[in-house]
Amino acid sequence: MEQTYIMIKPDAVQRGLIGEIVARIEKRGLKISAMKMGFMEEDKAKEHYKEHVERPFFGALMEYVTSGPCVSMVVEGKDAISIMRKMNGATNPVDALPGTIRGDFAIETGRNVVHASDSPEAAKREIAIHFSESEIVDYAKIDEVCLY
Ligand code: RTP
Ligand code: MG
Repeated sequence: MEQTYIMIKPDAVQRGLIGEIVARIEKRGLKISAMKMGFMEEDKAKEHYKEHVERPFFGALMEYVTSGPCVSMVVEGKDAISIMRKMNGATNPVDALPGTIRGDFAIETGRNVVHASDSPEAAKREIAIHFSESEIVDYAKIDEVCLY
């Protein structure tokens, strides 16, 4: 089983899209193992997006992700990392296919609604930035439990 870090970005929270995005994740069959809402602290935002620190959009990106509360999740399941990347769609919503979250709800790269870890290494690193081990809930869903 894989775990991935998902963020519902501040623009999506402002637009009332939390339920829509969470519903898509649940309906796909992935398990939410941790979830919380809050403002992302600046140092955590910098650590999270440190691969982009030299990019011209880094300042704007920091402003964007700290501009309002976001929802952070650990999402778990078979191939959860690549499934969530595909569900989110391309970074630039112009290239995101209809049916993806960005393809359905976004028109700007700088307001692209969701984040998902892009590799197992990134998932491990990002989960550790945003969650303590005790915040990640270890449970089985009914469809994982053999009753007979
Ligand atoms: P994310 O990390 O947020 O899931 O997005 P991603 O993997 O699809 O894209 P990434 O290259 O990691 O970029 C991170 C976020 O930075 C903003 N961005 N702006 N103006 C630009 O050219 C530009 N490029 C990227 C986006 O908010 C993107 O999601
Ligand atoms: Mg990324």
